[in-house]
Amino acid sequence: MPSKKKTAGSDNNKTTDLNKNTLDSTGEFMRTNHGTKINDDQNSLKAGSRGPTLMEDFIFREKMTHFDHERIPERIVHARGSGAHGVFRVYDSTMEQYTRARFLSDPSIETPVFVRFSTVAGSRGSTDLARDVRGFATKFYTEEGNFDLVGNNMPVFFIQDAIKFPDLVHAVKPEPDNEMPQAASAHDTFWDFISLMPESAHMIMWLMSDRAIPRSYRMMEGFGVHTFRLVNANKEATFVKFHWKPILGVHAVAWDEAQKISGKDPDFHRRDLWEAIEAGQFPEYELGVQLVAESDEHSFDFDLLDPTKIIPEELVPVQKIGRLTLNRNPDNFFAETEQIAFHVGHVVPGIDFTNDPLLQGRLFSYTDTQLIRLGGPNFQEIPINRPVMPVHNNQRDGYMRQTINKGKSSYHPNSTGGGCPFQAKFSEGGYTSYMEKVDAHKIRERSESFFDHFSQATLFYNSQSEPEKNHIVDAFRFELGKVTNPEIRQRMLGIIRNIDKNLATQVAYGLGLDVPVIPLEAMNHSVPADGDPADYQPTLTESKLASSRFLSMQNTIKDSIATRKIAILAADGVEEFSVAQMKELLEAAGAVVEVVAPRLGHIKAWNEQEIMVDKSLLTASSVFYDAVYVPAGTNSIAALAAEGDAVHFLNEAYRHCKAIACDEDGIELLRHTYFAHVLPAGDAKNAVADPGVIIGNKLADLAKRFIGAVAMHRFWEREKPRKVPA
Ligand code: HDD
Repeated sequence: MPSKKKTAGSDNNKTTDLNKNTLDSTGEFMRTNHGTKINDDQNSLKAGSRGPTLMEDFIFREKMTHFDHERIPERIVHARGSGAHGVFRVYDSTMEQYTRARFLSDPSIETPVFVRFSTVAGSRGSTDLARDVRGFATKFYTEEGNFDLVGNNMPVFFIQDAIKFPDLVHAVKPEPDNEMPQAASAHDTFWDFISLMPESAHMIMWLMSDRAIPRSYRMMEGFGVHTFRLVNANKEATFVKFHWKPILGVHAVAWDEAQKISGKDPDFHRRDLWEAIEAGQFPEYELGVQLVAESDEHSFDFDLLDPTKIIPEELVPVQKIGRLTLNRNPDNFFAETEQIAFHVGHVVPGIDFTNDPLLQGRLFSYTDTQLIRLGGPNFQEIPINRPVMPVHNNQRDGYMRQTINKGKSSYHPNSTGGGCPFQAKFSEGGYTSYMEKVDAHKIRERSESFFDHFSQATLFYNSQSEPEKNHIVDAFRFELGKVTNPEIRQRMLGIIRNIDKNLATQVAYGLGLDVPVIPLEAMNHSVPADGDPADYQPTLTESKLASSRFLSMQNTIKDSIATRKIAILAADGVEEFSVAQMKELLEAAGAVVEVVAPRLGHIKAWNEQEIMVDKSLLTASSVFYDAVYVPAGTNSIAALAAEGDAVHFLNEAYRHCKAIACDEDGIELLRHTYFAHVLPAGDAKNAVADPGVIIGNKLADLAKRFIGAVAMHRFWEREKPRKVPA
């Protein structure tokens, strides 16, 4: 494992280099922003020690003015985020036949990157565990310019045309009269909008699934969403969808757990990312591509330009072409994570756009938003936004200009500057837009090929495992249960019924409502339902695929416990060997292990050895861990059994379907929990009625079985199946 704080490859300390004079712990004197040494930073200048502060105190004024201007507007969406530096490298030169972007086809190139993960709806200070889409935005600092892959952890979007984006965001943000609720879609305006926008049916299935409550940023997929184009050296294009696949698999927490984490540690995902990188457990993802020949543009029963559709991986497999490693935390949150400016229009030769109307609108919005947020046209000169090569062009001046351009010539063509800078031909690497033929009428209309809003929503639902389906039912019941207007609930049930009748019945049962029947044809249309049947268009062909295994998190990678957090619950009198040995075995398998005890400091083992406590029951909570182990030691077990918080710790771990291991001594403690019914009766051995509760007295064997169980992530089958009257 690479050591702490080291980068995994070449020096990508781009921003640090640019700021080498700004480290504050160099033993230098404190100065004003204009360079004057400061003699007293504790007292403002006054007329006498008890007198008024003087206007002439330029040191006070400068400091206070700067402070008063410290905030910049937060992002209108994705305000809450966390970032990390890293590197990207392709595996081989396979992609050369599709793209002339060298960073995608030359395995000798290691490209520095900065990734910013985010939630969408909440403010900058909101909780990480909101039910929400996660942003997954990557800036590649390539030798041919910056390429931004501004994606999400869900492969589709709510709307098909960017002109609806302000409406969507207004609807999901806190309501305008009282600014409630924060970072939550469970309110009237969001579901009012969604219930009137059948095109969002597919996306809300993802949003109501566990994808919306990831275990970690390190354990979620990323998607470029739109179909883009790759263009090769012969100017031939291929359609492409970009994917990020996490090496650790795709995992989620339980909704009850998410809500508790939001209170106990709203920085849960931010902390998880930061701590993993500090510990040298670098998050890794593979870049995947789905490639479609231009000649196959119309071969699918959906439109490649429609951002509410996926290309099922059964139809076009994802080819993994390279690896992203996040290996360095930012030095300064504001300078890097807050000031980074992404834009889908930041492309390099070899990558081009399609006419997806959502993508086309985004191409305007991102620069526009940076102008207001970062205060002017020079935001690309902020260190985190600069490309790695020097920039030469005739753009000049503007707020906060950093570059000191020399010479007389700031125009082209010129002779005063020897004609510099020159334009680059295609063969010299100049960006040349793909020559797509467009021959059409100007028209405000949506293509009929965009009108099937339900087939893929149904495909998603059909692809889920039973527990995942149950979670979707619960999520709808929760979200619509928070809606106060009964008409909105009713309209939503109409939408859900067209996704799946049984899903609608179950959601309706939880809401105490009947399911209305609205013909599918009435919802597959181009404009929001305004009641005029003349607007409605017929549905396209139904999808032929019944289910896709790639859509279920049940089928994700479950072969490792690397970076999983495991609590050892102990008190005075614990058997020291049981703690030390288990810790060693779990850590050898890559887990992060913490001893949790009734109080901080040390606990005294039965053999008088002192064991350091990492967290007390007051500061730790079961929701911070993936699994829990109860070591041997009669006195420790008795002390924990008498401690309500310890029993609660285990109860919650069980309720959230986590692996629980315990020495045979520990059965006495487990008998105090609400899941005591799964334990063997009397002296019976190894007959626990739950595969996630592991009991034994041979430590090596116990650890092996425990590691296998933790790797499974969760035992969702523990949750009771829904019982709905027929
Ligand atoms: Fe967007 C931010 C992803 C549609 C307009 N968007 C933003 C970020 C991500 C996405 C990850 C945060 C970047 C960061 O960390 O700084 N957005 C998406 C995806 C979309 C999408 C995957 C659909 C496929 N977005 C979308 C549309 C529009 C915008 C249709 C407007 C027409 N998005 C913005 C924005 C933001 C933004 C307002 C806010 C802050 C920023 O850009 O820099 O311009």
